[in-house]
Formats: sequence, structure tokens, C-alpha cells
Amino acid sequence: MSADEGFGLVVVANRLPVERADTPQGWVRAPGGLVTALTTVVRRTEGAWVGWDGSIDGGSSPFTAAGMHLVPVPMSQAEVTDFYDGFANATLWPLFHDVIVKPQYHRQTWAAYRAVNERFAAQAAAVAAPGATVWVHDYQLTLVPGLLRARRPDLTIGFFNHIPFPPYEIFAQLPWGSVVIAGLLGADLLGFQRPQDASNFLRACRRSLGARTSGHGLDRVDPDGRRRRIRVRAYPIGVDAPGLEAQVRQESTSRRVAEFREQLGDRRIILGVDRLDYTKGISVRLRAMDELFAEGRLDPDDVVFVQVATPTRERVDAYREMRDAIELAVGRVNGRYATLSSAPIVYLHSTMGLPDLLALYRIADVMLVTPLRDGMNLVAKEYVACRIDDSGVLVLSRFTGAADTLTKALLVNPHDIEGVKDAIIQAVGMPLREQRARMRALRREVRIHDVQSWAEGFLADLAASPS
Ligand code: GDG
Repeated sequence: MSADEGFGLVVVANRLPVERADTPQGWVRAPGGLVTALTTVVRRTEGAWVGWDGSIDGGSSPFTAAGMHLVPVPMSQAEVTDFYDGFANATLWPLFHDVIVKPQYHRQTWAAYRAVNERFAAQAAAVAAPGATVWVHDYQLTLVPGLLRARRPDLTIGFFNHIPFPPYEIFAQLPWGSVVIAGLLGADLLGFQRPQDASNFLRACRRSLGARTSGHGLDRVDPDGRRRRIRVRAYPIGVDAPGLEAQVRQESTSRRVAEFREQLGDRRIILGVDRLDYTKGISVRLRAMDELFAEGRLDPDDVVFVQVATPTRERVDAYREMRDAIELAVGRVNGRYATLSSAPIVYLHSTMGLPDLLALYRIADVMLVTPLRDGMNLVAKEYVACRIDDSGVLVLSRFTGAADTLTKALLVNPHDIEGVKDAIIQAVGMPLREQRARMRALRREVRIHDVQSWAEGFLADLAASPS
């Protein structure tokens, strides 16, 4: 379909799949498996993608990039502060992650959230063809389904929440909770990472709106008197397993692996890769490693812990404080155990190029994924996808969505520091036969439920929505 007639499929996400950059084209592809998966769908259906391009007071004229029709949503500096850093990342993010840090409730940031959600809805309404399908993504845009339905009752609307949905007792803190629920219920199909998230959401519908739910959903009468069946289900997201595997098999990755081996020496490698976020449990790992060195259960000459900590949301106070605490802990451990020639912790506060990241996945004997709460955790699945010789051990927090299906990982409770330490020791000493048996099962799971099948599964169910 063309820009004049409108598009049959419209993806709406906080960010566009490309970022403005000083390149000949004026943009670069944004990294990430989700972008890859949705790009495939948008290209195949000749659809459009509505989102912010990361610039301040940028334009709103659609443009074509990476074979997709892109529709930018402009944002002012004040809106980035109040909508994005404020309501999305200092209110909803901590609230939806079990209040690990205290959510901020401010009327001003809520007003900005509503205004920006209106703008996203308006842009989506403007480019969707009659009867089109619109797929809205994530916690930054919870009001968009309702706002969009009010403008365009002809559309079929899906929403996918990438982060957890909290128990009602926590959600009830949000002063505008019933508005958020009503906004989400503008969708015909709501997808969550885990069945638990879907049932938390249904309970919030009952408790905050008095809605009656049945089976996997509820019936609702819209303000225009139309009765609709809304379905609510878990669609656990996956990674681009075949794509990652193919890249890891390339000669260039093997060369990078050899270079890393040279730099890190003949030590066992334990790896962590995360956005530097307080949900990810990075301090749990540092504490476990520190105690294992202190107790002599691990020898700092024999192992190295590589932590990639990607900068993120650095204008939000809780993130700045956490970064300071983590860097202090890294310094303390290295101060105690480093020698002139090597340190037991390699801490990289930077965004890595994908080839380097894949080489690290390939070389790491043990992957530590210890979030206190995580919707899914793609890093765990990426590590598994990259273990093409079936070796390696994944230590995985039970509080990730990934733990539901990656049951052959060593599952840990990140609040139980002794349990985490024991799992690290078990992982470092695991015989190759056991590693392979576990990893084969994990790889099968990650291959079958990849990101492509996730996107197709959601869209097929959305297409089957009762009208
Ligand atoms: C949210 C939910 C859910 C990280 N550092 C670098 C880098 N990354 C890439 C990883 C991975 C992605 O970022 C992180 O994904 P996660 O799933 O681990 O975590 P969130 O960013 O919190 O994602 C989460 C996800 O949405 C999808 O639904 O799983 O629960 O919180 O792909 O590889 N990539 C590169 N350099 C880095 O330094 N190139």
C-alpha cells in the first residue's frame, strides 16, 4: 500500500528502527533483535513504522530508510525530560519492575506522558489505511491503543508489553492506574512476556475498573456503544537465532575470538552483558565474585569476569547513583586482587559493536544473567544461540521471563547470594558432557521459539481478532 492510501500494517514504538547520524544517508540502523524482527514484517507487508528518531524538535515528515516507510514523532527537550526520562523511566519502569527503586509520581510528567501518547496516536491514525492493523509496543505508549481507537474505530489494534506487568497490589500505587488500564484496553489483543504478567493484567482490570474477565480476556463496551472481545495472552519473545548463528560462524568472529583470548589470557571467562540498569542485578554478581575470591573458592589468576555495562538513561537519578555504586565495587575487587599484569574484573562501560559482542558470547565459559526482575532477557537467549559447539553454562535468575523456558540453565535466586555463589562454582567446574547436554536442550528451545515466530504468532492471532 502507498503513503496516499495509508498502510495496511503500522508498527508504533517509542523509537524508530533507525537513528539520525552523520552518514551519507543521514541515518544508521538501530541495533537489536526486535528491530530485526519487526523490520522483516514491516518490509514484507510494505507497512509503516511510527516512532521518535531520537532528535530534539525534529521534523514530522515521513521518510524512507532501510526499505521501510518511517513516520517520525517529534519531541521537545521538555518532553524528553518529562515523558521519557520522567513518567516512562522514573515512574512506570520501576513500578512495573517490583519497585526495586521508588517510583516517582508527578502530575507534570503524567501530563507530558498523555500529550506525547496523543501525538503518537495521531501520527498512527494519519498513516493507517481503512481497516489496517496497528501494533503498538511497550510501556512508553500504554495510552495509545485507547486514543487510537477513539480516532479510528475501524482499526485492529495489538499491544505488546516488553516488560513485566506487576501484581495489582503494586500497580495500585499509580495514581492514574485506571487511565492506563483503560488506555491498554483500546487494543483487541494484549501480549505479555509471561502468563503471570497476563494474569496480573487481567486482575488489574477487575480491581481497578470492576471489569469481568473470562478465559483469556474480557468483553468491553466502548464509549461509542460497540461491544468488543479483548484477548490477553503471553507471547514470550525470542531472538534471531539463525541470524546470530550465521554471524558467529563467520571467519571474522573467529579472528575476534582469538584476539580476545590473547588479551584475556588462559583464564576461564565469566561474562555479564547488560544495559546499566538497576533491574539487572549487576551488583549481585560483583558481590558473589568478591566473596568467592575472598573465600578462596575462585582463584583470581584462573578466572576473569568481563562485565559489559551499556550506558543507559543517564539523566535519571537512580541510574547515576547505581553506576557510582557499581564502579566503586569493581574498583574495590580489582584493588584487592589485581596484579600488575591482570585484573579479575574487566568492566566496560560502553556500547559494543555487535561483532565484538558475539565474539564475547562465543568465548565465555559461563554467562551470568542475574536480574532482580526482567520481562524476558534477550542476552540469555543470545548467549545460547551463539554456543555453536554446545559448550558453556548459563546461570539465570528465576525472575526473568527467560527462566520459564530455559529450564536447563542453572536457575538462581539473585537475592540468595550463597545460592548464586554455589551456581557460579558449579558452572565453572561443570564437566563438558553435562554442559553439552544442557546447552543442546537450550539451543533447541531458542531456535524453535525465535523472534520471527514470535512476531508472526502475535500478528496471526491479532488477524484472527473477532470483529
Ligand atoms: C526489554 C526488557 C525484554 C546490550 N548491550 C549491548 C547490546 N545490547 C543488546 C543485547 C540485547 C539487548 O541489548 C538487551 O535486551 P534485554 O532483553 O536483555 O534487556 P532490555 O534492554 O531491558 O529489554 C527485556 C526486551 O525488552 C525484549 O522484549 O527481553 O526483559 O527489559 O539484544 O544484545 N548490543 C550491542 N552492544 C552492547 O553493548 N550491540
